[in-house]
Amino acid sequence: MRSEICRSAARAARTLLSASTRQSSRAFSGRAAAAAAAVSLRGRATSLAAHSRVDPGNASRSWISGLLALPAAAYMLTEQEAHAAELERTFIAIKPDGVQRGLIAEIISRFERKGFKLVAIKIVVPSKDFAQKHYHDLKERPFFNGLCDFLSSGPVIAMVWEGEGVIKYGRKLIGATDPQKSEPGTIRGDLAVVVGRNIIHGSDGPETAKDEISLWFKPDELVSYTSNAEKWVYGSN
Ligand code: DAT
Ligand code: MG
Repeated sequence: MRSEICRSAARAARTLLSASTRQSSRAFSGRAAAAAAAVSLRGRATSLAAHSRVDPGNASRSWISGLLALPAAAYMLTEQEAHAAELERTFIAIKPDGVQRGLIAEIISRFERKGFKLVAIKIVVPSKDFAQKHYHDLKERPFFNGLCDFLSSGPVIAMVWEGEGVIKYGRKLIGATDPQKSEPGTIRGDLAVVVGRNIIHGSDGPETAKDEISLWFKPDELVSYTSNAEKWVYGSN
């Protein structure tokens, strides 16, 4: 019953918000309003629960006064959505050695357990030409040809992960390029031995991430969604 009320409250909040933004009548900043809404809604929820046990008449009055808090609640919802939209994305690939060694689940779970969100995934065998595009910045290096042969030698798991700081921290989870120099606890440190078979790729900066995501994925292969865990992964006190 109460979850039904909450759902209709959220729907009403969205309607109110779109009406108020159309009229450009925002009186508070989103953050201030969200904070106000949090305090206000906490109070309303308590009083609604208390009254509905003893006096249904009062409960309906509380319900009406609860409605007064809805415009602020609407800001809270959109703040969350805006936060999700701001989160950065990185391109991560499990190379043919990682796939053949049965490390797909192990690698995915390290990103997932950290709190990052998977927004795209597929298994592909890249062509040599595609591998050369992916590693274009290394074309002058002596290992370039062998590297591209290897990447195109078998199935690769291509992924996009999303989260605050995911580009830089994804690289930390992965570890140093040469597994001999990767710290224990990192993916390469724990699961690989030599640089030529270091099992995973991760974008090294915002520009590379953008380029690599658009090389490997069409825009409609990226799925934007709010994960259940998000409200527990993000927050400040
Ligand atoms: P990273 O994969 O850590 O971003 P990179 O971009 O410098 O490292 O190189 C891409 C890949 O090329 C790397 O994962 C493994 C291979 N590689 C790099 N240095 C190498 C070397 N000295 N000998 C052989 N392969 C190398
Ligand atoms: Mg690199």
